[in-house]
Amino acid sequence: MTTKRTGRSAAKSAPSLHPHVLVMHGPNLNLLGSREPRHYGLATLDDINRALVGRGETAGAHVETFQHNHEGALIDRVHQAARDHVDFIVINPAAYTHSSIALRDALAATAIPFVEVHLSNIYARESFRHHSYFSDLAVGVVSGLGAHGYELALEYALRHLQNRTPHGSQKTEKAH
Ligand code: CA2
Repeated sequence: MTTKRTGRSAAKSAPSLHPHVLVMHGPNLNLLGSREPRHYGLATLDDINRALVGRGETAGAHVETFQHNHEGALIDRVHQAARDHVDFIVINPAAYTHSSIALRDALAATAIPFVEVHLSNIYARESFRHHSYFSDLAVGVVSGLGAHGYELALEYALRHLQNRTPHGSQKTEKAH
C-alpha cells in the first residue's frame, strides 16, 4: 500500500532552515529592457533575476525565478511550488493581473503567501489596469517602483520568513 500525503499541514509541519522563495513573471516580461522603457525601465529580466538570486544567497535563502507567457504554465508552476514546499511567492502576473481568475484560484488553492509586484503604477495608467484579480489575496502590493519593487517584495519575504518560529508560526512583531 502506498502512503499518500494529504493536506497542507503535513507539507508545512517543519519549515526548512533555508527559506524558499519563488519569483514569478507573467507574459511579455521576457521583453524587458528591449522595449517600452518609459513604463518598464531599462533593466532586463536577467538583470532583475540575477539581483534577486544574489540577494537570496546573501540571506541564506533559496530564490528561484520563473517566467512564462502561457497562463497554464504559470498555474502549473504554482502547483509545483506547493509540492516543493515553497514558503513565499513574489509575482508579477503582468497582463494576467487583469484577467486571470484561473491563476488567482491556483494561488488561493495553494495558500502560499505572496506579494504582487508591478513595475509600472497600474493606477496611473488605463482604467482596465486598475483592477487586479490578485490584490485582495496578496499580503501586499508594490506598484510603480520599477525593478526596485521586486527587491522590496523579496526583502519583505525574507524578513517575514526569518521571523518564523521553528513551528512555522510568526513571532510577535515588536512595535516601533
Ligand atoms: O507594470 C507591470 O509590471 C505590469 O504588470 C506589466 C504588464 C501590464 O499588462 C500590467 O498592466 C502592468 C505588461 C508586461 C509587458 O512587458 C513588456 C516589457 C517590455 C516590452 C513590452 C512589454
